[in-house]
Amino acid sequence: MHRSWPHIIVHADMDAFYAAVEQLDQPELRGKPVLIGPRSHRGVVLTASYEARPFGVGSAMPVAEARRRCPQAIMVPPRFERYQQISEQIMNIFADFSPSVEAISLDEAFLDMSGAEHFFGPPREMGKRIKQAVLEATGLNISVGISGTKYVAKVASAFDKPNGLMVVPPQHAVDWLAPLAVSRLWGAGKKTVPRLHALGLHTIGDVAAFGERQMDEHLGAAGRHFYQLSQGKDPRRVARGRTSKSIGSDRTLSADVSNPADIKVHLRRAAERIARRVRAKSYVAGGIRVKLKTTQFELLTRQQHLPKPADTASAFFETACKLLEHFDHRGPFRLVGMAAFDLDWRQQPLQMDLFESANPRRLETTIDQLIERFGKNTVMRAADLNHHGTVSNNGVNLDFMDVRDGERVSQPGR
Ligand code: TTP
Ligand code: MG
Repeated sequence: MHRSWPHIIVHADMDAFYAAVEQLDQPELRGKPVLIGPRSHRGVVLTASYEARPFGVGSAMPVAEARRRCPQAIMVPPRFERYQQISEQIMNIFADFSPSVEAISLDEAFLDMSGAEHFFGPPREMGKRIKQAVLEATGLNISVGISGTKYVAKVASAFDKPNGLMVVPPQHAVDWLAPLAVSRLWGAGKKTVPRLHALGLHTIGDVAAFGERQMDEHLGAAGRHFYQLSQGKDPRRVARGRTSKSIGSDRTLSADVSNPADIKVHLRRAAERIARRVRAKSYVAGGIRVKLKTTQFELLTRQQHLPKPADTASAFFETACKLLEHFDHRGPFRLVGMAAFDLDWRQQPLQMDLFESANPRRLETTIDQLIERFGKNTVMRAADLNHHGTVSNNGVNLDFMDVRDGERVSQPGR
């Protein structure tokens, strides 16, 4: 599996997005040719429902032309806010499948799911699950293409539209691309396609057979680029959004704090909440950010990478405590927050942990299970007892954990 799929790249793209949303919200439009665009004859069609497409209409066609080709089509004006809302839902679903999601437009994204087989099964199963999750949440169909590169994944998602699922194993990519038209080459537009045709190159297989040197001679750098694509090669990585995902926990406090020991009580709780969520998603975090908000509402943040990626509260807390020393403000603070960033898949080798005795990870996952079965107040740490030393919930004292995992937790007020 790993040999044939060194990378698993998913491209997911909603079918006839704006039109499908209108058909969802207005059931009388279902099964009918629908054009999204201005009511006037000026302007262009934004998209066409699949019922309208056989008439040769689609995105960017002047409205007048589209009406001539498909007079029975129902013209619907766009509602961008609604599309935006559904887009956010879809992107959130993608984020449940991968920490590396690159949104390309409102209805389209790349997901890097390399190494995620042990969470979601083989690539076809991943695709099925993504489609199912989007359908359940929105009532809409999405087409999914999966291969080893962004380029092949994107061609694959378009290949099987609508409601498609096309999986192209990387070792079959060159053969799979070969019969496709050169217009499917990424970057081959209105100017380039005729030039390729003039060279007798009609399919991607023709480009592959022509060879890199010939492509270079006739088309320069662009030619080499097309040759690389014909080989299924594409060095582009899935770029996480600029605001890369993080998992955080911020609490505005009922009483302001300034004593580091008091702040640490809140950091410890935040670390546990965050670690539980990181583990629930089978992630590890590469770094930790601590936020403090002063009573003047000034927000201060410090962040740092962990010595190695982790998913335990103890690792998060340790780094958070170090960060705490780097704040030059003495408080008081009205909010203490923490976030885990640089999220990535937890890889299989963490199973090694099973052979280490009494490691924090095993203790914490045991707590996850207890909480799942018996509820949040089942277990708590001694450090989370309130200042008077009383247990505020009917919790079990977990002080032993700190002995077993060799970690010291600052006691409040000492
Ligand atoms: P696309 O994903 O390109 O098209 P689509 O989702 O309508 O259809 P397909 O099944 O082929 O993916 O674009 C997504 C939405 O973006 C589309 O519904 C409308 C909008 N759009 C425009 O406004 N102008 C355009 O030129 C294109 C291509 C799309
Ligand atoms: Mg689409």
